[in-house]
Amino acid sequence: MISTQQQFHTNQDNNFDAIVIGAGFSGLYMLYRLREAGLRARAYEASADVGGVWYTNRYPGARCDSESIIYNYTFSEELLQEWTWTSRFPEQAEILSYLNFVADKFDLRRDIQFNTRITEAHFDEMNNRWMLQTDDGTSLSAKYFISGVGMHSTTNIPNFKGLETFEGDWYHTGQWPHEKVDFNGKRVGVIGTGSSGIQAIPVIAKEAEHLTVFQRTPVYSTPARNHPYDPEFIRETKANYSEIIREIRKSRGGSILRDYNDRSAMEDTPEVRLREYEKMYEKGGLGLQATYKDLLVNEAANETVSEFIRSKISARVKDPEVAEKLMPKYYYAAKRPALDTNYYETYNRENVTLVDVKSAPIESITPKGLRTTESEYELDVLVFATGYDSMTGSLFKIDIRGKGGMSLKEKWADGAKMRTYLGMAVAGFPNFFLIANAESPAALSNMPVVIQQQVEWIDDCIAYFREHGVDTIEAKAEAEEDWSKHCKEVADKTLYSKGDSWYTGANIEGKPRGFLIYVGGVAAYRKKCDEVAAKAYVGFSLSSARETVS
Ligand code: N01
Repeated sequence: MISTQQQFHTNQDNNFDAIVIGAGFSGLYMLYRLREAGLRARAYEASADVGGVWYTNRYPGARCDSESIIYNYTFSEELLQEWTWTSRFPEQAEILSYLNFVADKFDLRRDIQFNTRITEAHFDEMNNRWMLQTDDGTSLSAKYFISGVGMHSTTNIPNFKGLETFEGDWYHTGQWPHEKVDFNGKRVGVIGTGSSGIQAIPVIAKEAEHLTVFQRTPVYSTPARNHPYDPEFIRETKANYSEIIREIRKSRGGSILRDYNDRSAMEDTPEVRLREYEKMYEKGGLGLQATYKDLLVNEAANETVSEFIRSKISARVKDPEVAEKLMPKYYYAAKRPALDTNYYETYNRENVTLVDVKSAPIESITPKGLRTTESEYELDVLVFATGYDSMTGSLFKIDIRGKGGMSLKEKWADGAKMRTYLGMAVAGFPNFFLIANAESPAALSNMPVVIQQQVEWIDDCIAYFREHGVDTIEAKAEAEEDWSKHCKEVADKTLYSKGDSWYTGANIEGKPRGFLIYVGGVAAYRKKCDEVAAKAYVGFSLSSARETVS
């Protein structure tokens, strides 16, 4: 284990106050805040430019499910006024343009090193510094080490036998080429029907000669109802951002547009319920899950909305057998629901076939296509919409070691025993912070809201301790234990943790299971984080160069 400054041979230029990983929503803002605070900070990004997942997720149909006007930073009134979104749900290219606009406006690129991965980060206890290595062999050091690696940045390509023998082209939605992929005249196979597959399938179907969709688990999808923004709506929005920001912060999901009402689904008659669901369904977006307050906590209430969506699938798909295959049977929203544009209608096309690979699993990829236990399918192009090793995947690619050489990967080896303090700090890993990762509400919310709050909290925390001459700050094991227990207790009262998906790690073969999302909501989370800050960062132990204070 490398633990001393001598072994790293860092040169002075590579010694920073703070190193940030990633140049997506998290990394860009963290870098901006640290720089504004006067720290010598640098971000390292594996891609060739800014954007994070929006740089790599260029698959056909890629859009965000959060509404544009709130899928942005809110820290700068000037930025809010200068940027104008064009449609209700922003497409990938527009979000990427936005992040480029931010990087240019705040001149962030001069402190970002692109095309560079951090491969290891070890805490040097002698010097209270993080010692890092990049994939080009450069050694770096920093007082603070902050991860903005992203929740969904490590792609999951299932270990199918024979992929290397496939004679056609294959792609993963999360690592899509920059040039257009031409599906014209091609027999295309898509594996996976999560949010990515649901968006890509209708677009690919329009171009391909034939599209075969290999579905293991159907997803609950409802219409996005995307539309261009009306200039008057934009004008009003820009005039009211301070109110919008207040609303977002008070909300559960970081959104003004889908807050939870306070009635139980079981209080209404079936007729009234139907009317309520229809209303939300017509509005589009993810608001359907907010129709009643107990849809995610009460099994019977959940069944009413699940059945409503199944009835919509039945109405949208002409062939009843195909419709039946597309109907999910698990709790609605226990797995991330999707928003679509003509997803179900795509199965009414002559050139689209749905294959259920739950009942007849994929056996292998062959030179000419794909074989299930029942049939063989000839394909020219294969698209993996098979998701991500979410949350921990990208962190575990880095050899992160805290005090005593403790490895983060080993500490978190058992998903059920994974612990953080407030989703931002880890006991045994001083001066190390996480953004938008485990045990925060990020996964279930409009991400930029949580990202911005966490970045500001981390920045304030660093500033506070610098002012007080504190050298290291480290989550206490008991604070971590309490936070994790709280996360679990809140989750156990809901249906969120009762599904099999990336929410629980179930999507990755062999990944330890554990439900790692704080489901208490954005407002409750902010309140808790603010309380900790107001109590002089209770739950952290601090040390100056000479002493340790608990
Ligand atoms: O990935 P997923 P995603 N054999 O994990 C299937 C965000 N996001 O990229 O469910 C056969 O949801 C898997 O089947 P199963 C968002 O948070 C947002 O679509 O495991 N199939 C599933 O159908 C989202 O939740 C947006 O049985 C296999 C699919 O692949 C998250 O990213 C857009 C398989 C993976 O679905 C991930 O979404 C895109 C196998 N061996 C992404 N392995 C928007 O905001 C996996 N599958 C719009």
